[in-house]
Amino acid sequence: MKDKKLFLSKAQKNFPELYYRDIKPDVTEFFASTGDSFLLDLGEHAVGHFSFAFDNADDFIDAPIRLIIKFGEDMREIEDDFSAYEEGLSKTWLQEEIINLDFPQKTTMPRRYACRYIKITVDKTNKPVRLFDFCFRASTSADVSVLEPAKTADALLNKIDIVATNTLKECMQTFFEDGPKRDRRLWTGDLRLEALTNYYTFKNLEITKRCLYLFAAGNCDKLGFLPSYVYETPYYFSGSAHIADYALLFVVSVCDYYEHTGDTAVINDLMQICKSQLESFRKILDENLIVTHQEGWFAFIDWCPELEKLTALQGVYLYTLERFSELLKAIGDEEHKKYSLHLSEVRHACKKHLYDEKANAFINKLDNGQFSVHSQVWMILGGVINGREAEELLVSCLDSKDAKQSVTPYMRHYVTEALFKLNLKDEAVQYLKKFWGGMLEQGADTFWEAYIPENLDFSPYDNRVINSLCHAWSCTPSYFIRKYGL
Ligand code: RAM
Repeated sequence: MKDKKLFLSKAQKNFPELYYRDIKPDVTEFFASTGDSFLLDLGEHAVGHFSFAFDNADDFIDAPIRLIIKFGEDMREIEDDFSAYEEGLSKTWLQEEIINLDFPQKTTMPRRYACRYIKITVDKTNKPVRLFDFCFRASTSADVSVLEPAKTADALLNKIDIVATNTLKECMQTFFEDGPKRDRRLWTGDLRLEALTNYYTFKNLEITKRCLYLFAAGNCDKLGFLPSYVYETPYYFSGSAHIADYALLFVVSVCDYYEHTGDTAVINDLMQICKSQLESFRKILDENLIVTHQEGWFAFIDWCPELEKLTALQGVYLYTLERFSELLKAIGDEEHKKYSLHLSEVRHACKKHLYDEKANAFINKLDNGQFSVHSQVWMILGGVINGREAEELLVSCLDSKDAKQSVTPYMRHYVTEALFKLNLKDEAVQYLKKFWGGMLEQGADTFWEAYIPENLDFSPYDNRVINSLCHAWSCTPSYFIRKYGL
């Protein structure tokens, strides 16, 4: 309890400054009667508050007017019929309002929106009206003045970089949001990728520190795992999901933070929690050192339908162990020996129990014989196989029609990381261009939560209208482009 309070007060001390900017859309005024509608284009994706004014056109309005105002991250969202949306995730995420205004006035809408387009329909007015003075007050905690352009000579990578940094900027508010349209909360998996990209772009260390402390203050579940998400508005609340891979990625985020800052004060504060996450994971290994299935939403990995996840999850554990033992070594903690010994034991166990020698791939009965990119990538990132053997496996599974493929830019980040790890730089660049460049071809101003080139209607939630089109975990091309000087 004492620690939680301390962590929350440290999170509060690192509350980032928000920068505001007024964006004027392309239309300056519109005369309307009942049933008329018009579209405003901000010319860019923005997160913030919308205001406008209306007045009588000639005669006094006589009765209140009713407007329907719809906000879309892209034009498809504007054109989609929201009334056809059936609940999966709550339809209240869909950005559409009906407002009644009594008298000619200037109005600032109270809720925050994420959009590029705004469609206004005059549902009812007794007399014609003039709508004008449209303004969108955009906010972000990313200081764009510190952002240097990427030094790439490749035109497509340059465009990808601009959209990727834009995606990150939009998600940087008073903490790292996963998506400014939805879910508007701090998730560990997203935090890790946002923080990583932020080190190479906006370099806002406060927000990263804040987010680490917000998680550290969360309530662990009965297995000992941190919450996978937390809320901070209007007050702090610890989320009820405790996904094992996300708990591990909290530890990785702490390692990343040290690598980029050398700040031992934060590491000392968070050390016990990191150790406890790894100890908790260790307790759910079986006698062969392989993770056992747990009830509930236990592993995430990707939104790929019907994905079997145990092998990939085991890879996340290895990846975390490696990073954590390196951190301990760097700060002179002798326990690093214990962790690296365990790491090599688990790697051996994975090769023995999760690898199929005949298929030359990580296919096993724990994952019901399923062949997935996810298992191969995480076993490679976990260091179970290396060199030629790993290269051949990775390249072939990315081409294979029989393998389950990634569906989110989140998982594709780790695919790209595996390609770089194996020094397959050309393949990594092609991969980036194919998936993030593919979204650009579809007109993306910011990168999306989910994207399958052959199925643009794909949604993890059964209906693409609820998808977030500016999603934190999609911002990492800027990390790769800048880190590897592409
Ligand atoms: C969704 C969000 C979020 C992600 C979780 C696992 O609700 O897209 O970004 O981290 O899933």
